[in-house]
Amino acid sequence: MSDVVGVSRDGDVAVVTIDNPPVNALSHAVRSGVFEAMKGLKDDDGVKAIVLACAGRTFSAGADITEFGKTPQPPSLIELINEIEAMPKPVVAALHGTVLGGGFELSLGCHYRVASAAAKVGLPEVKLGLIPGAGGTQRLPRLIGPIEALKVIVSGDPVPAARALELGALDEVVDGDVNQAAIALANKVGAEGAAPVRLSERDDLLADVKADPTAFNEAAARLTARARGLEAPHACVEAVKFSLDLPVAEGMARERELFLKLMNGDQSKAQRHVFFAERQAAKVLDMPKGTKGRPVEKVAVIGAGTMGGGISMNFANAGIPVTIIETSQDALDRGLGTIEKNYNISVSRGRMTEDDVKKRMSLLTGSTDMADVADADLIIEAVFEEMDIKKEIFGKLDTLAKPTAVLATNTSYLDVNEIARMTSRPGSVLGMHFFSPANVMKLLEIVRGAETEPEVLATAIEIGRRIRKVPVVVGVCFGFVGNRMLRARSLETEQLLLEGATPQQVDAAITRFGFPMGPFAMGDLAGLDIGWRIRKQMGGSADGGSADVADALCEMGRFGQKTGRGFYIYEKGARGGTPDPEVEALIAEIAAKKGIKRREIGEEEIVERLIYPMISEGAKILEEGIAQRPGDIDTVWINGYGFPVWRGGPMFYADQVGLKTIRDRLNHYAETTGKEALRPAPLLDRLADEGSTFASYAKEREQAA
Ligand code: T1G
Repeated sequence: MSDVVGVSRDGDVAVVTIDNPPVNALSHAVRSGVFEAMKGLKDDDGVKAIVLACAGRTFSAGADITEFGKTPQPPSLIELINEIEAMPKPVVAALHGTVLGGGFELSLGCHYRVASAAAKVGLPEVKLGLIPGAGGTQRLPRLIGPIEALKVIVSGDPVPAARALELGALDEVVDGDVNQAAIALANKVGAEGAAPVRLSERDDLLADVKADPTAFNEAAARLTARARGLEAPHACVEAVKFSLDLPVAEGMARERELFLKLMNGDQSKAQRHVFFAERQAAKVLDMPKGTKGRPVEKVAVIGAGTMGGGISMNFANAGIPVTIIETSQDALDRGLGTIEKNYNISVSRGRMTEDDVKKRMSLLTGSTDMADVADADLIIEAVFEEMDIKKEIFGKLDTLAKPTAVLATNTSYLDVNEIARMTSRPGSVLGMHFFSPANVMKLLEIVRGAETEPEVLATAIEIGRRIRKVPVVVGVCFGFVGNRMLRARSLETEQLLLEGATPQQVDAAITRFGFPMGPFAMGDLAGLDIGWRIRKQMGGSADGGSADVADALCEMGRFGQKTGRGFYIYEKGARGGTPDPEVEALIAEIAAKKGIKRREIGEEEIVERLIYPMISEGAKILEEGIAQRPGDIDTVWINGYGFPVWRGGPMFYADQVGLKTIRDRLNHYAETTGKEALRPAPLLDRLADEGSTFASYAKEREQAA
């Protein structure tokens, strides 16, 4: 047949096997191979039934995303699926692994579906800013009902085989060899000579919702409530409604139209960029090919505070035993108590069972003796952000940890090289910077020290993926990538207040841009006293930027939500803060003292003055080699700071706006505010002059590596 599709026989059952590693993406070669195979088998009287299977670790995980945007080559996935559905003899899909997107749609064109118990099925297109584009929005409602189909399509989340069987999406779930089970079912239905079950011809499960769409509409509203700026979730609802309102052929045609509109739209281009950027970010350009990490079977965490507790939960969640070290039994009990409380909250939300909690808590061992790190393969220090404390701890760890242990610091901005030099093994030291809440936020900045060995770096990347984080390798500088760019933004937030904007205007502009929260609401949430202490430690704000308003609020004991007042007032039990005229008066007073003439500041200027300096800082980070690629920076900001995924991250967004525009606006603000710090980075200036983009800069860097 072809080098990616084979046909074999088992009696009078033909088995068509796709073999296109790593995930059997439905490339043109796969589509044409299966199409030709089906055509050949259609008229083969010796074949009573057909099994469609995949080799490797998973049945097809979908269309080949790398083909999007290129000239489509026939047969399209829709044509292939329609060909299979129209086959005069039964086709049984043998499903294993992660059967996603077009892969699941392919199976819906088959007449039966058999899955292994560990398999998951799903339609994650919404996470790429798309809708299922090969009949999924029309066939799945006909298989499991419109409301259940809506949940699968709008959430984009995988459905375990057992649940899929309950929903009616599968005919069988087996513990053994799924291909053999599929062949057995194919023999059975082939022998019965029953007419193949074609989903596009079934309407029975649509009738109730057609008669009364109330429950469907309520489900749609609930599922899209948190779409916040995303187009695809609403498009998914629209497409599933086609199955209720239109004959199937028309529904399919409208689905195709809507899919193409989204695929060519900015949001999906951004979300597809993020999909690949997140996977590239874990690849180290100068790491020798094939470098493997050291095995990590046991972890130790130093510190059971907010970060240490959250970090420990990640490993317990992945089934890895953790020893948590604290200085006192009291602190240890508090830390373990907080962990158990967090797990119990997940139980109350139905995300975990009591049994899960018991299993995970049994993996956590507390100790007040640092010598108990002796058998840990990875030790993560998560204590106060005080360099002296960290240096003392690493000096001790060096004498207690086993020779092959990897020593990581969770510092969020301190010099990892300085810490590494406290040990006799700087090659085994790096940063693993988690983001609070550490058991929730996906981002893990892996801070590569000057002497960190490739094997040690690989260890951190591998364990980062194992605990389901999105690892990004970054270099050593103040604040690494995320916090360094956050500081560039923070320097402008207060400046805008002094020049005339209110906290609520700035926050509204940033949330309308797509962030879940604005900088002032975020400061009140995290606690204004944290930055205040760092500034006092460092004798004023680190970069000569103004923090007078935040400092004044802290002097008044207004630390934010924890004290009921910060930039906003937090009434007992209220969900958000309310603007405080006292704060606006304080801002005006400070501005007057500084001789700043206040003025109306529009939303566009607020967005430009907060986002563009971040982009410029990102360009400096690239030039200094602190980040390997612009996509790595996008990955940091989307997974660590809530940058809207449908804008692709700061550097992708910069290419959409145009680097010349950004360069010119930064020069404009540098002139109008008199702040030279706002001048564009040299790389940004150069790319703007060349009419180039960060994307083409990234390609150059990849080719040069
Ligand atoms: N197309 C092309 N490449 C893909 C791919 C895909 N669909 N899925 C994965 N890869 C690459 C990935 O870039 C990486 O490459 C390698 O495979 C391993 O992936 C018509 C239009 C399946 C759960 O959205 O969720 O069908 O870095 O590192 O952690 O309606 O990959 O090795 O060079 O993620 O084990 C819908 C996307 C597509 C599924 C496996 N399908 N993939 O996770 O490995 S749109 C999806 C995943 C569609 C139809 C529509 C995950 C995975 P490299 P990995 P993993």
